[in-house]
Amino acid sequence: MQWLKLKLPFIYLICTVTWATAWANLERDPNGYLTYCPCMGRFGNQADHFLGSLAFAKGLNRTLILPPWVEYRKGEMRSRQVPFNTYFDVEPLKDYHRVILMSDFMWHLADDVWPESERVSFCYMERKSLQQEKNDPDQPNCHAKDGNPFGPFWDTYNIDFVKSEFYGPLHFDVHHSTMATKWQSKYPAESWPVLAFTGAPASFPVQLENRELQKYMQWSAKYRDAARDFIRKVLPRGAFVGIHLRNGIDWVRACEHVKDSQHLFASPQCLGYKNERGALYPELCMQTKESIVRQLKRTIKNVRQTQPNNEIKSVFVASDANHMIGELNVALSRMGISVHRLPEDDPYLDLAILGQSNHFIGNCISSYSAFVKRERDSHGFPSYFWSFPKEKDRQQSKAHEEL
Ligand code: GFB
Repeated sequence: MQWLKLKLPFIYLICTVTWATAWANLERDPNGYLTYCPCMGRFGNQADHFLGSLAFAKGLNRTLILPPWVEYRKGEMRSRQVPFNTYFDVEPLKDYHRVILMSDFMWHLADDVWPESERVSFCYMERKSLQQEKNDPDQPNCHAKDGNPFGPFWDTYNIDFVKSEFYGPLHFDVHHSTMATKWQSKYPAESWPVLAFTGAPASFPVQLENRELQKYMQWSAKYRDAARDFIRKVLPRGAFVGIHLRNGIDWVRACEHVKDSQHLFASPQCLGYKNERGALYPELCMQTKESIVRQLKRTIKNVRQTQPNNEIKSVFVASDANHMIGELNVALSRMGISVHRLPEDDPYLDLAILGQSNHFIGNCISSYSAFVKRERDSHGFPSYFWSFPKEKDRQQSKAHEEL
């Protein structure tokens, strides 16, 4: 009896660990794992990268470790890591491929699958450290934890790397070549159970073939419910147009690059990946207030004519800076339309509401808008872009139709 008393806490611990592991269904994947830091850009960029990384993990037949979202708060030196499932459900992703939350992997499997002494960081080629003294010409390194968000990201899970691996000239397009086989033969799962990438193993903007994976990204109950409540309780009954106004100072600066580029950020979503629907032009990036009001009124009138039974009653504005609530209310009040925004800034709730609007007008260049467009495409909901097609082209095609 005494023996049992002494052993009881130990037995309890074993049972708890076994139960927790079984509960989470966490068996080791013999095909290996893939992890990466979403170290480039904010949400829109990270979401593009996520879809590519998901396709890449499937191509390599490795379980994708779902990284937390990396967020930046004003005045904070270090990024914040927000668990993947704060915003999106894990289960729907499993309809496409095997995935595991990073915390689950680190808590339940890492000791066995990825011991501390075997943690190697992958980068295409040497990545120089900002601290000169760390750069050793005889020992090139990924410096995977150098700078923000690189350090804070891996620190969140107490991950340090003992070595670097340069994978060039391999790349991530598993759709157009035998690239997946090349990765598998160079890095078999038995000797490389975890491939840990310094940045996302994916392109930006998202590769055309991977856009449709958006359908597996489904909002968590918290965001689904919050979006539904806002639409039901705050917006008037009836259809609404969701609009994205990207107009902060960072955007004004980014738009200066339009003049020397074929593409900028998410622009392939309207111009086509090979510019088959036209070249880049400034108004696609930044619109005047007058043109926004004009296009919004035109859209509302069109819907009134084409869908008289589902009349638009309101406009929901999402913006990183100027929501133009005053101007829009003045411009649209004669049409009996009210204009709304969230009482407090919430980029994720803005996205979830835009995804549910009856009509959506977004910014073609913005990857934040691109997220909404992809989600709506997956539901068959209509979307349009500011100043697209180009005013002149639009008039020409209208004249053509009238002929
Ligand atoms: O998401 P993101 O990469 O999209 O970065 P872009 C923009 C960020 O601004 C979002 C905030 O992640 C949000 O935090 N933001 C933008 C918004 N629009 C809204 C909105 O309607 N509501 C709220 N609440 N927040 C590009 C990047 O941003 O901006 C480039 O792709 C570069 O890397 C450039 O940084 C300047 O594609 O729009």
